Amino acid sequence: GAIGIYKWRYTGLNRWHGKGSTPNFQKIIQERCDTYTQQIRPDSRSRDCQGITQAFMSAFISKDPCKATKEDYQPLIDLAYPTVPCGKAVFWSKTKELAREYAKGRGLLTLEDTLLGFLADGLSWCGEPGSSDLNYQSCPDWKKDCSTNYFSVFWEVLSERFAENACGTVQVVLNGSIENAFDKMSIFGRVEAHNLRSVVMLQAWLVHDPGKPPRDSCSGSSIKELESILNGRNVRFTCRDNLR
Ligand code: C8R
Repeated sequence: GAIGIYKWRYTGLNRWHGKGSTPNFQKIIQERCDTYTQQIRPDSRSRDCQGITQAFMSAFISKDPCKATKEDYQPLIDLAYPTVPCGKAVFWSKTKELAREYAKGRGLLTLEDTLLGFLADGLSWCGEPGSSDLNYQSCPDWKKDCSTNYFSVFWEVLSERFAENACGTVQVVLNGSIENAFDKMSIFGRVEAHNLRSVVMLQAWLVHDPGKPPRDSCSGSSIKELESILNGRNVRFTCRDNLR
């Protein structure tokens, strides 16, 4: 009856509102790690992919999927710190594909070019207390369930480390076809912009979707907000509309 369904809904594997774990998650992580260390960056061949996969799984398996902490991911991050050479980092917000293209064409690097960014890109994952398996039915949604889920906390910690380590002149590709090109609630706005320790200059590129009217620009208030965060950190700032 109704009570039975209610109980099942709130205790079962289906109770969260986000996408479930990606099928074959562990296998994909292992395979991507091998590909990355052997083919994409052969200079990283000495990395222990078995250890890295183990550390990734141990971070969240058998744990309450709403109680992720940065510390859970520390052992994993210690095995594969996300660093790129000075002057090479590209950040983005709501422009992932375009930013990747932009970076690739110029010999620059996004977080997906580092090992952990590469491993996790496009995947979802969460565990279940009392089980050694992933939950393939559903995972917590940031808004509807909890912000401290393993997926979100992973990207936050990794992005924080990536920003902390960026140095010299770096770039950010932002979306000028949305209301706030700089969104202070995004990972770029909330985490990365506040953790640019050794960055001397940030160059922002505001991309406008050719099919849509521009909704924000370098002179808009959201960009002014970014500028003031950077001023407070002594990071020089430039902004240009339309990268296309
Ligand atoms: N970064 C954050 N999130 C990332 C990511 C990444 O590199 N790679 C993926 N796949 N994701 P958004 P944002 C996933 O709102 O919040 C770093 C995560 O699920 O367009 O400002 C990167 O260095 C995450 O919730 O951008 C970049 O500079 C969304 O995609 C910012 O942080 C992020 O979607 C981008 O984060």
